[in-house]
Amino acid sequence: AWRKHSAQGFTTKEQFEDEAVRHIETTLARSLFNCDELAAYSGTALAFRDRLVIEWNRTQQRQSFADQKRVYYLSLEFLMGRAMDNAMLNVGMKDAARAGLNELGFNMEDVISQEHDAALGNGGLGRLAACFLDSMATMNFPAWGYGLRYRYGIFKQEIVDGFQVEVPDYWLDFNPWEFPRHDVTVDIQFYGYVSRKTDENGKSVAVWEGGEIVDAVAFDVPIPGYGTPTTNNLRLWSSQASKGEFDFQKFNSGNYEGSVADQQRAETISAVLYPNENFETGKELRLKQQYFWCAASLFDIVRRFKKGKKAWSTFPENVAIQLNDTHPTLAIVELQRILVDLEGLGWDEAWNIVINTFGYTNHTVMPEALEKWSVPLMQNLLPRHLQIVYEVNARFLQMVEKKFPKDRDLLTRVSIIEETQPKMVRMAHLATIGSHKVNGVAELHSDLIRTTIFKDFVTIYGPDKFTNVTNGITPRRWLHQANPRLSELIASKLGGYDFLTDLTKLNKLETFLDDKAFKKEWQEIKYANKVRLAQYIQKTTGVSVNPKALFDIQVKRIHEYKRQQLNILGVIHRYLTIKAMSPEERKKLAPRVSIFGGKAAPGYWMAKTIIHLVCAVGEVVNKDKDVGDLLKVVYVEDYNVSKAEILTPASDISEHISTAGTEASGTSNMKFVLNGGLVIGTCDGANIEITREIGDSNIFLFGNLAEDVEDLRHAHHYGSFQLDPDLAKVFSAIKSGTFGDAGRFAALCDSITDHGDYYLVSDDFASYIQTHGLIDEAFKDQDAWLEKCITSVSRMGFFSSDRCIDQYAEEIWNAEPLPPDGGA
Ligand code: 26V
Repeated sequence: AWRKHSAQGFTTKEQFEDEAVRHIETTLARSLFNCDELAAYSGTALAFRDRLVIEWNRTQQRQSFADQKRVYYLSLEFLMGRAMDNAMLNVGMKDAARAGLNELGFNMEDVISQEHDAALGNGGLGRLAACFLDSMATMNFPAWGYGLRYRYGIFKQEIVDGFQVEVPDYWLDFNPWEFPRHDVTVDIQFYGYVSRKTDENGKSVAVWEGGEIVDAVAFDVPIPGYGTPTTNNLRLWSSQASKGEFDFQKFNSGNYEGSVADQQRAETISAVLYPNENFETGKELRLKQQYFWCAASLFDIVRRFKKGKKAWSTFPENVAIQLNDTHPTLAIVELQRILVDLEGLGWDEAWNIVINTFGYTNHTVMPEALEKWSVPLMQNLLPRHLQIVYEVNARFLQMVEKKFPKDRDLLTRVSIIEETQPKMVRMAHLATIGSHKVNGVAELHSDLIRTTIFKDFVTIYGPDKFTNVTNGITPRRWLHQANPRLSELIASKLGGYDFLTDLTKLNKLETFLDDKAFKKEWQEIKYANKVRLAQYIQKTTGVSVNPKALFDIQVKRIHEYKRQQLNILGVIHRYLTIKAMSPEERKKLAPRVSIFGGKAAPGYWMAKTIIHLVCAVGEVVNKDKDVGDLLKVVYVEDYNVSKAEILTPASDISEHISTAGTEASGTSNMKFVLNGGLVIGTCDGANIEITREIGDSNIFLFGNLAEDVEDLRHAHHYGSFQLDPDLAKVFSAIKSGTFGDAGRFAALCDSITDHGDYYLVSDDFASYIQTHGLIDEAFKDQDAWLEKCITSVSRMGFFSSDRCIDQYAEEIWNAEPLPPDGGA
């Protein structure tokens, strides 16, 4: 019904061609005679953008007029991937565009793949933010994302001679999906000093003076919802030298070089995404990024609130701010500063507003990932904020002391300040104290944070402040876009595409388990997706893989806790087993392709060693005539969102094998199952809830449980460490040089045999190998396998990010959707 309101832009193939050509010739000033695929992409993108922008403006107007609570999602990462296919899906008219492009001599898929991924994120946390934006727009929530406009996103990964090489990702050359708003600029202050002055009422107020000013310039990205005209906004801040008086002084005094240097220093703030995941380094530039982005976003949010001329006490009824991990925790301090120092509210009144405004999502329990900032660093960069942190802490500790008198250990444990040398500000404590809700991202993870890192806070605040919202994924991108044929087949059975906005509708698929034609088509689609991946692998790595083989995929950031090393050691075990088999025995084995992909943080040496081992094993195995098709090992270079769209629909099995208790949730596990693949996994993160939903006969679980991990680690150190005998054989193969220079892998082997095997690779090895044996057996019965896949897909409704957003809105934000035309 809404489309009648959006008659702007093209509605036919001919009009699309006119529009695209007009953009190519005028907006881009290019001749049609040498129009390449990139120009075709640009013209198509601009034609669709026109349609998008109209609804975007309408949505923003509607949201301004409606007197309704707004939601702000603060995230340092938004891993959006490509925008055009998503825009076509949501705006409609993809078929007209496809036909139009064909007439112009282009193929839609090739044109789509011209677009550079927007890769402003590391992994799960950034992709979750992108899925949430999609769901919030689709469900008509008045919601904005706030982030940083990095000039360089996550680095591009090249594999050179089996080693990772990082190449900068400069992605802004041509980006039709962002709109610079040079009129929306905020002055951001750093350094300086704090003095106290008396205001006109005789009240003492803190004044932050001196230091330097950097400008934050807004760049807006439209976020279209699916099946609704609602088009929300993602506002990304870019840093620029201040246009104010500060650097003009230098400029006018003839210090031209100094003024240019200032400019470059300012631009450095939003220059590059930090490529670590789960590892905190404490760099000043990172803290600068965090404050720059929090201060600009808060200024913007407060300015919007003030337009409504409402009492400050109503702020939390009008604004909900969700903190994606502790990275935006300074927003809590900044709001308190604005309310107390700039708006003149009393401390308690202001703090009440702050607490009721913020919610904090925790994404990891790994100690090395918990953010801490040194007090001297913060003192220098943000002197007033440090004062506020101390004041917040003093009042909090007073409250605790009153409730639990004379428990000094408790005070030490929960204090925002860690009494080390130098003192450190614990951001997770600050975020917890400054929010009204704290949530984990899967049931096990939420249980773990309640009993480990936030145990004392549960004692202090009671259990209700801590809750769980299990992660989800958007079915628009991760089913319909990534796997259009499967989506179409499902739609043909369910009588339409309603499942894309109510994923629980998938459960009707189970009634078709006896439908032979349906099952055959399902199988054909999986095969076609595997053929496509096989072609991609052939083209990019030169390795030929048999699409009939079992495709076993592990793609995610490389980290010891995610245990790609367990996977590759298992692959070596398989290789040795095949080598030891007779030709007759080999005939009985199901062929396998082990596919790896993912980036290692540039400074994470062990992760890079794991990548090298995978590549080295591939070099040997893929050439071994004894092995042939029975085993291939492939490393897919530069894993990112658009590659995930090719990989996810092509798996038979995917690996989610983190040491129990370490993976907060995982979201790729959901993507693979939703695309008709099965999972081998540990009892960790969302694997547990996936099992609960799809049934334990449809997943291959193995390994030790989270509750036993601590004891096992303890035993490694104080008992006798027994290396698994099969793993010992694998190590001797590595050490004898089967995969090249053994010295390169010594540290990896030693971390298991000599340094405590922290991630329990040896403890879980036998169970892992045995479970892969079960997978081999199960794959032989293709009919039963298919039934498992279809049953699993039908039960995945729970893992839609729409369900997450519903839950956040209900339990944390207290926010309502704003449907266009009052829901008509
Ligand atoms: C932490 C840090 C620490 C400082 C350096 C830069 C940096 C960048 C990102 C992070 C966040 C790490 C936490 C994270 O990504 N967690 C993942 O969140 C996913 C979404 O909730 C979840 O599915 C994954 O299990 C979890 O690892």
